[in-house]
Amino acid sequence: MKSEMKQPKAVVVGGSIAGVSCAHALLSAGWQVLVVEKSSGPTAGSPTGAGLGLDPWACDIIASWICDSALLYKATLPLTIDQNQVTDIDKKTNYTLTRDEEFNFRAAHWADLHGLLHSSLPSDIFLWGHQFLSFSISDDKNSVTVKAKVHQTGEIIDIVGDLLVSADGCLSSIRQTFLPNHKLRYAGYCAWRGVYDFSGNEDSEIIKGIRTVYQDLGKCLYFDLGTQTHCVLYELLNKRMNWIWYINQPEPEMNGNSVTLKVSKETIKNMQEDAERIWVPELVALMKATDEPFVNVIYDSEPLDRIFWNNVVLVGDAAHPSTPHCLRSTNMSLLDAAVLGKCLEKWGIENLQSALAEYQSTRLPVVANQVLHSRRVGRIKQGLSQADSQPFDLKCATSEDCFEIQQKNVPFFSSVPDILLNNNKIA
Ligand SMILES: Cc1cc2nc3c(=O)[nH]c(=O)nc-3n(C[C@H](O)[C@H](O)[C@H](O)COP(=O)(O)OP(=O)(O)OC[C@H]3O[C@@H](n4cnc5c(N)ncnc54)[C@H](O)[C@@H]3O)c2cc1C
Ligand SMILES: *[C@@H]1O[C@H](CO)[C@@H](O)[C@H](O)[C@H]1NC(C)=O
Ligand SMILES: CC(=O)N[C@H]1CO[C@H](CO)[C@@H](O)[C@@H]1O
Repeated sequence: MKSEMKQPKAVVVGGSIAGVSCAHALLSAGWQVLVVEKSSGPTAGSPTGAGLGLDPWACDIIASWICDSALLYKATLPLTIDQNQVTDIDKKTNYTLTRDEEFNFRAAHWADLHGLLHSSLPSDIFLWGHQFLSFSISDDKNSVTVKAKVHQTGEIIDIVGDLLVSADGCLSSIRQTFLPNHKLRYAGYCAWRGVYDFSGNEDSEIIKGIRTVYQDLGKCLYFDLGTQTHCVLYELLNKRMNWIWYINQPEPEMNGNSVTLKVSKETIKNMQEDAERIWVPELVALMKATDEPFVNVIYDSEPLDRIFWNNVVLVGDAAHPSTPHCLRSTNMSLLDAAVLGKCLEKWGIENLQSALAEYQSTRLPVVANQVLHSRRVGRIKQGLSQADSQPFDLKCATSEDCFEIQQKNVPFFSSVPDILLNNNKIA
């Protein structure tokens, strides 16, 4: 940045993973940053937070941002095996479809990852308890004014910046202002999920049981496929088991503010009874023992044609709502932030349009591919039909079917954007 220029300023709406990642990337690029987040504080950030998978490149980016990179490795567990298996509860058998022992991910809890990223940022850049309401672009198109409501006082304030970063999640109201007709697409299924905390109960029957039937817990990402349903299971650091069970069903009625459903005791009981008909008793016992399981309604959307308009740019789930099957969302959010930061640094505020154009052309092809691939993998695993083929029948799965469902075969799985390489070392 040229010293005679004033420091450019970004207003980031949303203080979840994408928002805090942008704060890191933009501060590193020499920008001033203000994060506007409606939740009252960091831990309240996402009530839906659970397990996340981080790929090696995402880990490197995080390590380059936080003060003590060893903390990342202390806060996550390795996931070195990606396994797809089939459970046939009627025949009481199971078999392995694919097993990749060179998987190189790490498992994190949402709150741990968020805490790690958030705690190494200056606290005065955060406006917690501030709800974004609207924005307007100045007549000369050089600045943007954001209106936000302060929850505690009810006051409405104006915040002015050079760039507005929309990190407000898959229901983004900023995206909505540019694309009023853009709709999320219901995937056809919802996910029950939960994290079972077994600290102090390491030797309980439940834990001994689950470790007997899923022997590689602690290093394996298990996908267990039933008939037109599947379940994901892996261990998190600090004695926690993360599980997700996808169920085909009509779209539930939603209020438009959230993709999680409040569930009654009755619904939880029904879910537990259904589980008995599909999963092994040891997994059912784990589900039953989990406090406060919740339901995520699964959405994605058709890839967008553009992710910036003038001086407003989308990142994270706002830019590419995705189904979770390929564990890409967090990776995509981190990469969005890192690439955006590098583009801003490379082009400078005087060439903001070129910077945003390079960000868009680097990210759009990758995220569009990954969103569509994840959609396809979800439909395969849920036994739903594809536009171009029959539903996947596990009993006569070909090696081609099994190719697609492996994490390592996600498009762009191991390609790193040029702008993050060479002279643009991230660390
Ligand atoms: C079942 C399931 C499993 C998943 N598993 C994984 C996984 O294994 N790996 C993975 O990488 N990802 C996973 N994800 C996705 C991941 O949780 C997030 O989607 C991802 O981290 C991207 O987050 P984000 O910051 O873009 O959006 P969000 O986390 O949705 O954050 C948006 C933020 O914006 C704030 N906000 C919204 N509107 C306003 C407003 N008007 N004013 C102020 N603030 C506002 C919200 O409060 C929120 O904090 C999974 C998702 C689901 C549903
Ligand atoms: C799978 O089969 C093996 C071998 O029969 C058995 O030991 C294991 O408990 C089974 N696991 C599950 C999840 O069904
Ligand atoms: C979409 C995306 O950014 N994917 C990246 C996730 O991380 C891998 C490296 O592990 C990159 O190669 C991908 O480009």
